[in-house]
Amino acid sequence: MKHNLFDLFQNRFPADRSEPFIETGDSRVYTYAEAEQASSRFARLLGDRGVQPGDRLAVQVDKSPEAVFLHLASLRLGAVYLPLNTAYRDAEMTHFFTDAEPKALICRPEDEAERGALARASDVSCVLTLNGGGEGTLIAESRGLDADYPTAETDADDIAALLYTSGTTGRPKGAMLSHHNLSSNLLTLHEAWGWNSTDVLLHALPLFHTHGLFVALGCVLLNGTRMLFQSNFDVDEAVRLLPRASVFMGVPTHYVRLLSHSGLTRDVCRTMRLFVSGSAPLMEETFHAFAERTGHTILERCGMTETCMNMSNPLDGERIAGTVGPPLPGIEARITDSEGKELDAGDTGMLEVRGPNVFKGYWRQAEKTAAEFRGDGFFITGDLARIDKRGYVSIVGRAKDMIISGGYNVYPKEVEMVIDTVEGVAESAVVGLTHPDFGEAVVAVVRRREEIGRPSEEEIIAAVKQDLANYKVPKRVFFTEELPRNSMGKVQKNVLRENFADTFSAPPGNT
Ligand code: MLC
Ligand code: AMP
Repeated sequence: MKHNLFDLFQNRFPADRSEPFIETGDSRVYTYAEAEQASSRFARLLGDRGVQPGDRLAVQVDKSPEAVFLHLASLRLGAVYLPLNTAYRDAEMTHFFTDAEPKALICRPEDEAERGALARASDVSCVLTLNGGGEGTLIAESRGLDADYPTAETDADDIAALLYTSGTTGRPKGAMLSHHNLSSNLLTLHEAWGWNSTDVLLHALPLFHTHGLFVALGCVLLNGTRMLFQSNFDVDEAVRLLPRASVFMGVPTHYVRLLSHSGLTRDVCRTMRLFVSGSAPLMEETFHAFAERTGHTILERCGMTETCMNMSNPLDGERIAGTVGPPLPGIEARITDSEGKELDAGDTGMLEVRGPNVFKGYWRQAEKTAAEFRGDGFFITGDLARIDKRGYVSIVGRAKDMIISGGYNVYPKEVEMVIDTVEGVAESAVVGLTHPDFGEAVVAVVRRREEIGRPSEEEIIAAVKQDLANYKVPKRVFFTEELPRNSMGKVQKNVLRENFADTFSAPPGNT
């Protein structure tokens, strides 16, 4: 079946294309007409530079309206959008270039020399630039091009986006999401969350992950209304903008920071209809404190890069703290034991999901893909959960060794691999510890070789900073003479978490 996500969006754009789409912090307004025209010009330029349907388009740029238009251009071209966190370092980028083999890279002008060279060394033939202010060679070279690009007639199962997510082996893998995966999920969310013609989203999230790129932006595009656009999350600005918004989506850290602001009051939230939280567990105390302060019950939902959204608390029914709600319409969830046998209501086990939202597999990793699906099509999420009699899902833990810090996933293995290369390190174990701002924070426990005092905490942190994105860098490094192990020789991370549990008990800013 022919289907392109851009066509779905475009059919829902307001009839009057001069209606506002994006309003930036400096009060510039971008209309739907500009989105249509700019995405057309970008698609034409990239097409002229050799990007064909199915080619990967790697994008590592700051948040801007033009970055939104670039995503739309990629859909129109039938290309595979590969958004990359601006925090990724050269070592991480090299893996994306060699694994995904993109045809083109759009990067920040200041990164062009270094990243462009890395990309070219990996046979990326086209490198263009875009900055947060909407300038760069992408803009300059597309000026005056065709504003009426014919959107590619992709198949519903063609890949629209490739999003990298790390894994327990330490090597990020690309999750392939089709046009239909995304459109089915966005239509479901748009309906479930009751979007209406007066809605205005306060968009505070980055544009390189599922939450900000698909869930938040996608709902606005399906709604054909306006969003207030924060180029970075700034809590003062957010509090200033809330009285002009009706919907906000954030990770728990956003809510913790909003609550820490004395300006967050019922009055500031008077036009708000819906606050959505996800990407990491929302603490019950945050849920209750927010309700008390603002009169709004946060709607918590749960998803994954591989599936977009799976569960959501209801818009109209009861939103229960500590749960992520029932599966969304058209999506099934079940809990299984270690043999894959379905468990009863209330029992804790592995969360598995099935539905039109579930991705097509990991890029060029057929075996890994097969290992994460059951024969009947259920995807094994790696989350430990239970489902109560009413069908509400509670995430109670993770079977995968993963930390979620401020809504970003960090796989300890990836960090340990870097630490273990530092001279003087014998071995390391990375764990997530409770943190008042980020929910969990990355911490390393290291056993050094013979030399006393080398490497230092600062040296280890500096080494990780060199190779990995800033949110993966340990906030603290502790030294030990021995890592606790079980009888199988496996490091007991639960013991480390207990031993260092109080590390971040101080309020944010004092840690
Ligand atoms: C920034 N830092 C972090 C961090 N973000 N450290 C740990 N965890 C994080 N998430 C580092 C910075 O590099 C800096 O370190 C120091 O912490 C302070 O930075 P900051 O200025 O306070 O951070 P800020 O820029 O304000 O970013 C915080 C944040 C951001 C919460 C706004 O992390 C963020 O946008 N998170 C959202 C992530 C997201 O979109 N997740 C969705 C994934 S999709 P230093 O040393 O450099 O000074 C998904 C599926 C689903 O999960 O279900 O949605
Ligand atoms: P990612 O691969 O970055 O998309 O992260 C997906 C993971 O984030 C899920 O497997 C969950 O472990 C976690 N997650 C997302 N939303 C929630 C939530 N509301 N509560 C608890 N965990 C969540």
